[in-house]
Amino acid sequence: MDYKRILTIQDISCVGQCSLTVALPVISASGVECSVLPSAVLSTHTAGFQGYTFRDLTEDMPSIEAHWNKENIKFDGIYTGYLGSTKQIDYVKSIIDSTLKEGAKAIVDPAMADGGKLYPGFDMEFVEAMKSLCSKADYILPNLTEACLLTGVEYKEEYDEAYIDLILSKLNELGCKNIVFTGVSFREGYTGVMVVENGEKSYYEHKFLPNSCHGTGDIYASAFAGAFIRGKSAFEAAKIAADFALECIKETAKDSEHWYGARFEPVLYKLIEMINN
Ligand code: PXL
Repeated sequence: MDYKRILTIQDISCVGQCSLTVALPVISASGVECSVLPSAVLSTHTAGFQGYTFRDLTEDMPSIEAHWNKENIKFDGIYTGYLGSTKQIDYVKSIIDSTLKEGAKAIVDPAMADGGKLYPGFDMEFVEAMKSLCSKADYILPNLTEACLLTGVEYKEEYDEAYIDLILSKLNELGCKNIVFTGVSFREGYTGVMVVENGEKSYYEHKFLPNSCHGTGDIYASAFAGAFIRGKSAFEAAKIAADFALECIKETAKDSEHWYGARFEPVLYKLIEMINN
């Protein structure tokens, strides 16, 4: 097996089953070495806990990058998630330029919003900077809210294929080459992922599970990044990530008290099986 190493840049939410506490195990289970660059350290994630701490690690990034450059450390893929500040986005772009191997892919999850709203702490200045990171990425993985913020299209809960096509063409104008658009639903009870790669559009539809829980976006993006860097096609990786996220949601539904994240650990073996099939 070809051994690959990915760098993921996102926060450590100490408690909350998201970001790095999801990306590390999920990427490792994909059979890919996972290096990390924490963007910030929070006591918990920001979706439901009150009074969380937040330490921004923006100013550590240039010296970490300088050290990696001195050691000639390079990566077979870079996957970015929740970032800690607007200024950090410039540092992340520089790290992509200096540490991504030639021909290797940058995958950007513009993790900043959901359900029609920005996450706490983010503003339109951050959205502007995120546009420039997305235009540099080889693959972006927005949800509908993020795609609307990136393109200026009004967020709607009910829509048709023409609405999705409009967003896709505006993302394309922004310079986004390949798009893995999550949570795209054209009929009740079903949702799916629209993948646009080299101008070709393909859609993977699956059942919508009503108990969809916090953190599944990070599970999805981590499984996509792991499967894709392991050598699956973008569509195959998008399908594996969706099937795995569904398994995690089903597992979480067994415990109605488990509100803050997805119980992915008991079903991690299923991801290993899917990737090795
Ligand atoms: O799952 C996205 C995410 C990541 N990190 C932090 C968050 C969230 C979503 O709310 O709060 C800190």
